[in-house]
Amino acid sequence: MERTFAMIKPDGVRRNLTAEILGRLIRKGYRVVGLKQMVIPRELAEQHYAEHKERPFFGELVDFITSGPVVAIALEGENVISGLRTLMGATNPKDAAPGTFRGDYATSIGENVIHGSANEHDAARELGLFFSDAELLK
Ligand code: DAT
Repeated sequence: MERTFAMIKPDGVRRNLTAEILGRLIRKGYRVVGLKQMVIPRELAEQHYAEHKERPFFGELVDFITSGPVVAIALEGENVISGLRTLMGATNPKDAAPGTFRGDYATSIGENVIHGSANEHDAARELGLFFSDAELLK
């Protein structure tokens, strides 16, 4: 059993995709073990995306992710880390398969509806950034 960090980005919340995305994740069989809607403080956004600090789009990325409420989700299930990435689709919506969240809903490479941890190391790091132990189901 694995845990991962998913986040409905501000464009997803703004476009009323929260119920659709949560519904699909739950129907897939994943268990929501932590859930909160929040506006991400700038410092947390910079920590979350620290690996992109030197990239030219970093400022834009932090501006976007702090531009409105997000839904932070701790998700549990068998192979959920790669399973969530499959459901998300490719980063660039031009490459994202139909039926994936990004293939169906993303409007640009920056505004791509959903985040999901890339691997086990990032999942643990990101769950720790967004949730305290007390906020997660056992
Ligand atoms: P993913 O979100 O698929 O894990 P990533 O970790 O490479 O992709 O990048 C994180 C986010 O940064 C991505 O969801 C959108 C933004 N991003 C990535 N590449 C970009 C680019 N070339 N221009 C603008 N934003 C970009």
